[in-house]
Amino acid sequence: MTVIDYSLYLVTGRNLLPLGKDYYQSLEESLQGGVTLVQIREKHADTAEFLEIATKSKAICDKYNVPVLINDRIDIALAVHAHGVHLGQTDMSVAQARAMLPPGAIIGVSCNNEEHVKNALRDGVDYIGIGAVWGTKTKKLTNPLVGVRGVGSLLEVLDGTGVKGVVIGGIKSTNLLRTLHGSVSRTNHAVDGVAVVSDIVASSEPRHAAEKLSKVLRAFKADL
Ligand code: TZP
Ligand code: MG
Repeated sequence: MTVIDYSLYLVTGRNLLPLGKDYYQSLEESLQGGVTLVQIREKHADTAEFLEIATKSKAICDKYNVPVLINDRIDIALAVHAHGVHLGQTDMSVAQARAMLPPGAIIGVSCNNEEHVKNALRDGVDYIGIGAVWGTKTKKLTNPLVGVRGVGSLLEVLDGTGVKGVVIGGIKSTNLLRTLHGSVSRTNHAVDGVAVVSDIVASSEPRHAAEKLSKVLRAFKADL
């Protein structure tokens, strides 16, 4: 079974690529920069296109031994032998996804508040994505921002469960250290990783962008 390293979690966003930058090239460079987990997120592609993108992306991630999760689409995850899926609050239920996916598949759910987290724990998820922590232009938000203190209180709900927590939303190398420190719970529970779209994908040098984030993550871990 694959052990998942959630620390630098890239969520793809093809619409944010700099002009002329190839998506697959960008993905590969971000892996070279230290991305540890990839979620293929395609909000506008049709099924055939999503399948092609997921197949090619998975082949690239395989070269770096980096696991791949698929946003929302269980069928695509199955077709490309992805490691699992990431589900939103209005996607298929965790139970339905679990029933369709192979044993050991990773299932993550987006959570914005305590009710979401409690439901996710009851449903037996592997990890939760907590957000949006900061403002972001990448996704139209329908829930309030969580903020770093909010992240800390949601992490407390995970205490003792073994379920992992990652943060998402507006995370950049410039605010990463304060995001990590600020979100540590009163029970000393720190996030297991950070999920990033634009800070990596919108960069003309995604390798460098990922390296900068990895460096901050390492500094934070050394400090714990
Ligand atoms: N879910 C909550 S915020 C977000 C998603 C998919 C987008 C995060 O993108 P960015 O560019 O890292 O702010
Ligand atoms: Mg969704």
